[in-house]
Amino acid sequence: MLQVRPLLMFGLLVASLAPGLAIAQPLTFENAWSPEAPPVAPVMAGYVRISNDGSEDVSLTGAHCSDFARVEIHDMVERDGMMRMIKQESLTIPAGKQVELKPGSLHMMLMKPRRAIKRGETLEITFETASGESIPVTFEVKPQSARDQQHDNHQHHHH
Ligand SMILES: [Cu+2]
Repeated sequence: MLQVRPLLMFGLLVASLAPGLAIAQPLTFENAWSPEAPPVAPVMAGYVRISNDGSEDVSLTGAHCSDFARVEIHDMVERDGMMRMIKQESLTIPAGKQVELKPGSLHMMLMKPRRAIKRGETLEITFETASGESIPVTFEVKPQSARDQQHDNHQHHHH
């Protein structure tokens, strides 16, 4: 019976570590930025590249930011010859794939800013997954012209 004890203790140790392992989520958020908007603008946009390095699809079901009344995920869809923004109830990042939120395409819509937001500042946007995890991501507020420098993948910062 004495020989059982070390095994039992090892079992307890593994059990206590397991919740930490379960929380690890496979998404990486890169190049998160938001174009600076005029002070009176009722909405701002957010762009980010999301990679899923895991073996299962991950769905983002929403997002929030303390600086805005509401944060939504939008897609651009052509209807009757016009580009319209359509709110997405969720956004799935397929296993092993990347999804890019970029100008003219999928984007974050940051609605009703609660304060004046200027270039050089950061916005903390928290994403929620379908499995109930919260992932905080820091978005950098940059001049509008930054979009021209986005299409190549260099992590190049202009000052
Ligand atoms: Cu939008």
